[in-house]
Amino acid sequence: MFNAGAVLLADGTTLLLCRVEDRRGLSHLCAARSANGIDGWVIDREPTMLPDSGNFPEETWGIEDPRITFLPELKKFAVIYTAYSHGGPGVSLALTEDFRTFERFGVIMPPEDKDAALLPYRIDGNWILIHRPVSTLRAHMWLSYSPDLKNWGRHTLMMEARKGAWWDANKIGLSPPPIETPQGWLVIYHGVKQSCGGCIYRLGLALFDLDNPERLLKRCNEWVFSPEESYEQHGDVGNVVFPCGYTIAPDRDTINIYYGAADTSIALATSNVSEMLRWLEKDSE
Ligand code: BMA
Repeated sequence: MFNAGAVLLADGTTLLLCRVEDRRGLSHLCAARSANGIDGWVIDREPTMLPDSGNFPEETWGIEDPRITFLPELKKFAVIYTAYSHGGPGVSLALTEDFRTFERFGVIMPPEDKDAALLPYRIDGNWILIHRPVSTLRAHMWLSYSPDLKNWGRHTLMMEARKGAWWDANKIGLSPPPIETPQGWLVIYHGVKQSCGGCIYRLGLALFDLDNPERLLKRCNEWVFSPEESYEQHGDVGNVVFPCGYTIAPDRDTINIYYGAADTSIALATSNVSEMLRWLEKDSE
């Protein structure tokens, strides 16, 4: 179990929508609920969301890495996930009210694309999706717009991977959905350092304009979170920390970040939104 989306339900329950990779290697999603977000997890006895390759052939090789956003306009949760098709991984959308039944919209970004999440409300009439298409050798974060969650366009480069020796050179992607703060959209993103020793997935911070998320306000220079514990360095894919979700306490500051550790387990890190913003202030270009 790894790479879980997360949400705080109205009654205070933390729900994780976990990626479960079965022994064939194919993934499905399974919900786990906890009253305090730390322990006492109650895991659905049956898979919560299975690939439906009969109706959605793009899910043939499984569904992975959900990111959840509550959409107040629709009073529904949007689950954006990777659908692993014969043509490669693409981005799919489903809506749910209860994490028991899901209304699928199918593929909204064709392969190769992943690391996607929706902003919670329309800006100037459009829904906005952040995603990560792959072009030759390099992968950057993009934004796309839609009037109805079905038709997507106005594809715009949002933030580029750096080059050379940087920790976030060549390949970056959104990690959990952006965090709305008075200063802007706080984005936790991953950078993948590729070396002879393999890849290291680390996390960094960036801030985008609330009214125009195409506008980058700040970007950290240093990474803020990196594999260091043994369960982060060793597993199916070592040296990976990969958050897909968080919950924020009623104080709007204390944040629980749920992340996949080494593609093997789910771990929890806590922080404060204010502390991350302070760090960005100090460390940005
Ligand atoms: C990324 C995603 C994640 C995975 C990570 C490390 O590309 O596919 O699902 O956790 O690689 O293997």
